[in-house]
Amino acid sequence: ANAGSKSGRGALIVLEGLDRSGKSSQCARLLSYMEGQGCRAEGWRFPDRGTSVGQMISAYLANESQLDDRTVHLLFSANRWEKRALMESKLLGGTTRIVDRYSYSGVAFSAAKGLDIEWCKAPDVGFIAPDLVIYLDVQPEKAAERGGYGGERYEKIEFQKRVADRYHSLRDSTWKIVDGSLSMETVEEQLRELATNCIQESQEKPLTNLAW
Ligand code: DGP
Ligand code: NA
Ligand code: NA
Repeated sequence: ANAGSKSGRGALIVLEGLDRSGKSSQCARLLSYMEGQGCRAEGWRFPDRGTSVGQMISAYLANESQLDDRTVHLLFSANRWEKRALMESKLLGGTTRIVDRYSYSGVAFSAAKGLDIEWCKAPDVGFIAPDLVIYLDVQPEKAAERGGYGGERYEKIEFQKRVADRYHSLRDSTWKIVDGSLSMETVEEQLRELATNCIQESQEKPLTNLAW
């Protein structure tokens, strides 16, 4: 899987999907597979709740604080900006990054509240464009059945339906839609193949910026 990776850059692989779509488990599985293949890969997730901006986001999601919708939108974006330079140096240094949520979450969740979609995209212009976006497609009703939601702010079925609509309007040629209602093993197998191909194809391509 890693032939030639000593000289090539790493790939930016993003997983997106509704809450309880299985992203986090699949990210972990994919990462350990990649490591087992001798591929230099790291997992990452947004929001990164460990920074001070991330702590504000975390308190908001837990309904411990109230914030204006646009303010929250900009905090999520700022939380990604905090990591952009590190992400670029990792990728250029040959490390693949498998990222649980990215700018697409940023736009889909905020636009689902009724904010203008173009306004929502603007603060994320200039992030590194992913080489591959894997969307784990799960019906909102099915996702809700999976052990229920944890009680965070957005974990409500009607809201998740609107998020799914916004996600679908963001699809581009880097997106692959995977049926997240299939078994864990089947989904895992599909992700391995998509990621392996992506890593090989990305090695010699320059990094580009997200421009929606
Ligand atoms: P997670 O830690 O992946 O469960 O994400 C927490 C919640 O925050 C989840 O409901 C998705 C939502 N979310 C993730 N990224 C963003 C973002 O950039 N903007 C907004 N508004 N919501 C986001
Ligand atoms: Na969540
Ligand atoms: Na998650």
